Parts: sequence; C-alpha cells; structure tokens
Amino acid sequence: MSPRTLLLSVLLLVSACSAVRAGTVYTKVHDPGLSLPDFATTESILNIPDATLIDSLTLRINNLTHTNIEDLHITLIAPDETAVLVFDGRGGSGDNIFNMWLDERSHYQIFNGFSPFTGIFQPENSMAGLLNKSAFGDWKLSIYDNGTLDVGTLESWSLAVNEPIPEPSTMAMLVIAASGFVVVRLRRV
Ligand SMILES: [Ca+2]
Ligand SMILES: [Ca+2]
Repeated sequence: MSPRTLLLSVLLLVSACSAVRAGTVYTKVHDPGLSLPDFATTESILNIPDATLIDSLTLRINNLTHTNIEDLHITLIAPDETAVLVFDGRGGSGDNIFNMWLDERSHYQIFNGFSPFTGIFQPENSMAGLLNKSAFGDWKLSIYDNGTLDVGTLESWSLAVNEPIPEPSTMAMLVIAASGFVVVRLRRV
C-alpha cells in the first residue's frame, strides 16, 4: 500500500468512526474485473435487499482502471429506472478512478477533479431525484466508453445509503492527499 493510499484509508476510517449516525454501504465487486470496451455500454448491477428510505446517497466508485478517463460517461440508474448521468467525460487523457465519491452534499465540483479521481465531488447532475424513495431493488451503474484505443476495467463500486460524509476540512485533505502534497506536509510536522 502506497503512503498516499494509506493516508486516504486512514482519513476515511477516522471519518467513518467519528460519525454519530451510520447508514449502510452496499458493495459490488467484480472478480475478475468487468471489461469496459470501446463504443459500448457496460452495466453492473448492485442489489440492495433493504427497503430503507433514502435520505442521502453516495455513489462510490472504488476501483476503476482506464487509460483515458474522458472516454467514460457514467450513469446511475435506480430500481425505478430513474437515471442520473453522474460523470460525463471528465479527466482528459488521465488514468483511473480510485475512491471517488459522488454526493450532493460535497462542495467540490466534479469538473475540478483530476485523475486519478479520488475524493468527494458533486455529481455531474443532481442525484436529488434518487432520494426519498426505498433503496430496495437492483441498481445499475451504466458506463459508456465513447473513444477508441483506450479501454478499462471496473472492479468495485458501492452505494452508501444514509451515510454521513466527512466534514469539509477532511474532504479538503482527501482532495489534497490525492495530489500527494499532504503526505509531504505531514512529514514536516
Ligand atoms: Ca492516459
Ligand atoms: Ca475507449
């Protein structure tokens, strides 16, 4: 585990442990990873067996490798078929998405992100239409790759229902940590 990955993990763990109220995180793992070929829409299904009323929702893309992130257009589709385009060709020719959280409550716009996308961002479009409903059923992550030459693999994604997200100060550290600078600063203290 790299120092950067370790730091991110610690920050996420500390944040999770300090939460007053915890929701539930549902995770879909593809092993082997789900291939994301060119000019195709690839779907991954995550079943939520609980009829929890959704007050807040975080889409977490835990591990997606790709060599040209701007090829990707990612849509979250609820069990009632409500669809939200959450990631629309951001990141230029950069690579990979690791621990990217998309949540209405974030103060960081997705267009300010950079690869590897790590941290908590507002989704491309509002996810408000997914709230105040039952979480029960099959959720789909639909990934369209609209560019030639570069392909990728989806390994893991999650939906966090009614989970708090880190405070803005912690989120800022997460974003900064993604650039590696905070590791240097912490070593100087
Ligand atoms: Ca690249
Ligand atoms: Ca491609």
